[in-house]
Parts: sequence; C-alpha cells; structure tokens
Amino acid sequence: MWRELAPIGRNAGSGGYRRYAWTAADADCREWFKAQALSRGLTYETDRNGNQWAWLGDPLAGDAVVTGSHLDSVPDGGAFDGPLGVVSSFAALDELRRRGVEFSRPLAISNFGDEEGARFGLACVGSRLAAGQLTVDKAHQLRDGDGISLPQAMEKAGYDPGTIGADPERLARIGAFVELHVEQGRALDLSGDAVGIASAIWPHGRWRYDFHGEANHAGTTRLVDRRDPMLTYAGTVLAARREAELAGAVATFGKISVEPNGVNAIPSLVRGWLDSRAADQATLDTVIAGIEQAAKERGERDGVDVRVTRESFTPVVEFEHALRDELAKILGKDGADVPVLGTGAGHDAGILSSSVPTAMLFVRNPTGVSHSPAETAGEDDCVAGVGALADVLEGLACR
Ligand code: HGY
Ligand code: MN
Ligand code: MN
Ligand code: MN
Repeated sequence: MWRELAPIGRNAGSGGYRRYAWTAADADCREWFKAQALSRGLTYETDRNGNQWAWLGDPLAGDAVVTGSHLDSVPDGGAFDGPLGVVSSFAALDELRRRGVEFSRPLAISNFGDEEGARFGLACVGSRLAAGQLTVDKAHQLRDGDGISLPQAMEKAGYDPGTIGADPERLARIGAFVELHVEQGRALDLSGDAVGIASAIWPHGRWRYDFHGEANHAGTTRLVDRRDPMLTYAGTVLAARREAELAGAVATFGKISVEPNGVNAIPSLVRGWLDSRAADQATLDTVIAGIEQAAKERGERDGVDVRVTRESFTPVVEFEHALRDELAKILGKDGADVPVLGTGAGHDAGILSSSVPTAMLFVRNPTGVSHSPAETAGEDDCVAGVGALADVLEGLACR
C-alpha cells in the first residue's frame, strides 16, 4: 500500500509532498484510495463534498464505526501527516479479517478532502462542509493563489461543486470516528510510548495582516520619508514571538505576499498570515490581542496602516470522554498504561467532534518534526499503531 502511495505528489528535489486539493496529485491519491477500497471488496463512494468512503457493511444502517484521515499535504509536507492514518485504517481492516472477527456494526474508512488548506487557505474544508461549519457561500468565495475558486477547481477535477454542503444525515449514521495520526510533537518520544490517545486539540486560528505603506524607489527615497510596510511586518513578527513566549503559546508567520515584490521597490502592501494556538481560549485571546496592538503601534511609528482579518478559527476540542475512556480500556487491557496527550495540531476529528463522538490515536514521531520533508515515524511504531487501531475497531465494531 505505502509503496504505491509514497511517490504521489512527492517533490524529488526537496523530498516533500505537494498534494493540494483538487490537483493532479490529489486525483492520484483519490485513485489510490478507490483502488484500495475496491481491491478489498468494500463499497466505495464519494460524498457531496468530495470526501471518500470505503464501507464494510450497509452505509445506510447507522451507528457505523469510521476510521481514516486525509491524504493532502501542506507545501513540501511530510509523508506521514494524514497518509499514515489512511494506510493504517486499511491495514487494520486487513488485520481484523486475519483475526476472523465478526462485525456487529458497519465499518468505514474515510479520506477527508483538503484537510491542510494548503491551496485555498482554510483547513479541513471537506470535514467542515460536511459538519456544516463552512457555508456553501463561504466555500464558493475560497480562491487559490491563481484566483481559481474552490468550485472551479472541483469542476476541473471532475466533481460537481453544485452538491457541496452540510451532510447531517451522513454524519448521523456514524456512531464513532477514530482518527490515527502521526504525533506532531515529541510527547510520545519523551514518554517512551509507541501509541497514545488524544485528550484535546488546542484552540487555533489564522489571521491575515495587511500592512499598507507607500511604494517608492529603494535607491532614492530617504529613510525618514519612507512608509515601509516591510518594517512594520518585521516588527510584528518579532512581537508575535514575544507574545507567544510570554504566554506559553505558539505564533507563526509562515506565509507572506509582497506588492509589487521588486528588489528595488519599497513595497506598497505586505500581507502576512499568522497561525496562532494556545492551550486555552483566554491565553490565545491575550496573545492575539497583544500581537495586534504591537502591530498597530509599530504601524503608527512607520506611517503604515495595519488591518487584521481573522480568516479561520477552531475552538478547543475536548475529545468525548466516554469514547476516549473506552479506547483507554481497550488499549490498556493488559494493564498497559496508555498515555493521553493534547495537541496543537488541527484534525478532521476535531471538526467532526461537533457532530460525532470522535477520538484520536497518535503514533510516536521520534523527532516531533511535522509539516516538513523531515517528518518521520519508525516502522515498528507504525505497526504498533495498526495493531492498536485494529484493537480499537474490534472493541468498538465487533462482537
Ligand atoms: O494546521 C494544522 O494543524 C493541520 O495540520 N491542518
Ligand atoms: Mn497537517
Ligand atoms: Mn494531518
Ligand atoms: Mn491536521
């Protein structure tokens, strides 16, 4: 399985992945998913939002146990973030068949579209649409860097964008969703465990900062006469680091666009995108307010107008205790003490938790590095993750 998936969308130079929503690489990943489903005799379908499902049992019966994740990536992302969950789901089903278990509930494996939001700037588009957390209007307004809208991209990829929207009936037929994911941090490496259970997802969001200055000649404009937005942007990046350190949170300006973007031109406009996350809402609010205030004060000094737009936000997700405790009981059956850990990374399981009991399993990441070609996970740990997922699915879906 892994060998067929690994080359798709991989950049030979960096070794990272560029699997963006509704692109050729995404189409190849979808073809891979469909082939895995059909080769196992599962009922394959794509839902109104382009999410993929592979069913064992009646998709309409209800109370299904679903597992899966996503196959898309961030720019130059790693091999495991997303794919490990999807591959482990198929491998866990193979394991359950080897065990000869009898299923008492429908089981499904899912691939949620556009989880990373790398192309249109909003994470978890497929699951947000399904859960009614992204309106059709807002979805139609999403544009990529070339000005192509989400509906246009879907259409070009052969999907009818006219059907996108909330899918409450589908979600109502799910009794539990369990997502396995490579840990994006080092908690399991530090605790010495191969697998852990998620407790919560930190609240996190994305804010667009527009720094409006005055275009001018880089070589002839005196420093005192400049209204240089790049200066204000740079001061804001430093303020973001300072505010996050003070609060024990995280804040990242990872994306920037400059107009006119000429080496010898003072920019007229600098746009910076802030990703910030904290263990609780109050802390996040403090950090965001502090960064905005610092940006505006700096803007006053530089003669630069600063405008801030919140582009997306995901409130804290506390995974449902009953399901989480059931996983702990299943995985702790031989007395093993399964670690429970929080995460700053967003996931489809977090979005779906508004409509469905959801839980997450994490697999050890020996370096903690993610959203990078250097992301890795040990083979033994991946096998342990499949075994744990198979145990969980057997405990939840089999007699
Ligand atoms: O940004 C995130 O946390 C997720 O990987 N989309
Ligand atoms: Mn990710
Ligand atoms: Mn992911
Ligand atoms: Mn994620």
